[in-house]
Amino acid sequence: MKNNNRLIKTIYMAGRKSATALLLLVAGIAGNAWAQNPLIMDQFTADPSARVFGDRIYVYPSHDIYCSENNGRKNWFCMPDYHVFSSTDLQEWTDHGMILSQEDVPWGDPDANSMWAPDAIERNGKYYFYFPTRIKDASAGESGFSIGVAIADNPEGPFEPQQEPIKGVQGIDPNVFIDKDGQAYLYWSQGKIFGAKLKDNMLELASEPKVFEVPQKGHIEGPWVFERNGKYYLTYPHVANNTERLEYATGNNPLGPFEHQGVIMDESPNNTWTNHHSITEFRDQYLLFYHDSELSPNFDKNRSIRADSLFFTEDGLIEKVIPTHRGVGITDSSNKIQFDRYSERSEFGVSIRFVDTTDTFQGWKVVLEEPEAWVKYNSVDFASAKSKIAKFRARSSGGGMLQLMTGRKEELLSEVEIEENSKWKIYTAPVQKEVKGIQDLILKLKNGDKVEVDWLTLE
Ligand code: FUB
Repeated sequence: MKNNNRLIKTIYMAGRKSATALLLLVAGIAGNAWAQNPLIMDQFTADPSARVFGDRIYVYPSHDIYCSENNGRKNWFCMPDYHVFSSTDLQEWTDHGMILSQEDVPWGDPDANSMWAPDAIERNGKYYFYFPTRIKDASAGESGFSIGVAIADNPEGPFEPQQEPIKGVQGIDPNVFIDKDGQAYLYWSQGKIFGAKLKDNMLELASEPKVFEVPQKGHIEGPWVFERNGKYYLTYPHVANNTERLEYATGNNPLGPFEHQGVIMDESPNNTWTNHHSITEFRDQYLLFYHDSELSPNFDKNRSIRADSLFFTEDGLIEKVIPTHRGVGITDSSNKIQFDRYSERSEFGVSIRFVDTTDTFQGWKVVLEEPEAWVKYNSVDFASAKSKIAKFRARSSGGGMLQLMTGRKEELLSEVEIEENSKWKIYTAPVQKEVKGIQDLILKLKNGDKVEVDWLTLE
């Protein structure tokens, strides 16, 4: 878990707790603690565009819902509005609520459910939110999609949409990049990837659109451009085989030419047809935000956003990112530690299942099926309080004993007997050792039969 640990150090140094607590208190909003993948566990989210504004990281995703017969197109994307989420520590994500609905877009079809992948950027104290949707007048444009802008004084909105979409742009998946010299660029896709300069007002094109032919074959969309050490990275989902994978090209200029370099992330292990991403640096660590449909295993158009750390080689090439359950950020020991989002596990006797297959937002449980089976969960922060009690939400068909240990030296922290009971129960046990700092934890079945654990916490 070298990825996670590098990021952890940085965030820890930044004194994250006081800042989060204060901000949430002042703003009067509730933080939602989800440090793992997926990042948001109470609604479907997709197409995450992550941006750092001030000391917070904001994610502007699309919002997937499930369309019924009478609302939108059944078994297709159903995307009526946008929410924005933010965090100071990649652990607690605050949902700032709906920032734009299809009903509020003067030029958009209010029933299209086509508020696809957006992006947002700051310029001179204003926040510009770029979004695609279907045009009210169906005769306009080949795909029926155009891209509009909504403006706000704050990253959380409220965003006020412009009366008309951006002239000369047909397509989806807007992405905005502002270069070091202050020139802004808009990228978008429609079968191919397009890019053009933006005027200073951020609302109109300042040059003819350029088409980027990387790669030559296979569906391509979702551009995301950034600059690092003078190199410009054009990154994009591309169907090289059956479903989308994330690839990239590099060049010396924001409008190319770009040369194809390789794959950032392979196709989804869950067969999700789309992937859509953004790459952002937060506190000296590059992060890849992307999506998958792990919360909706039977319908890949209800997706969930995720994040993992991203690294470069010395030559500035992007190292392939392997999706993790654990994600990024540190989990406070007093929060629910979701061991099903493990960092490592024994090669035997462990399975991960939904707590309730009819309500996947309840998340997963870990099932320890054999004595000595274990799961490891990296980076739990014990700084906030001395833990005295361990609480386990567990159940077991035959009873068994669980042990909780620190990851490095395998010191026993707590052990608890789980009785034979098909009902979920909270079991408590004393914490036997004082723990300090950031630790990895191991949860092991010492003896007994199948034991299921939903979460545990240390108080
Ligand atoms: O979310 C709808 C569309 O699916 C996006 O605009 C594409 O990039 C793909 O993720």
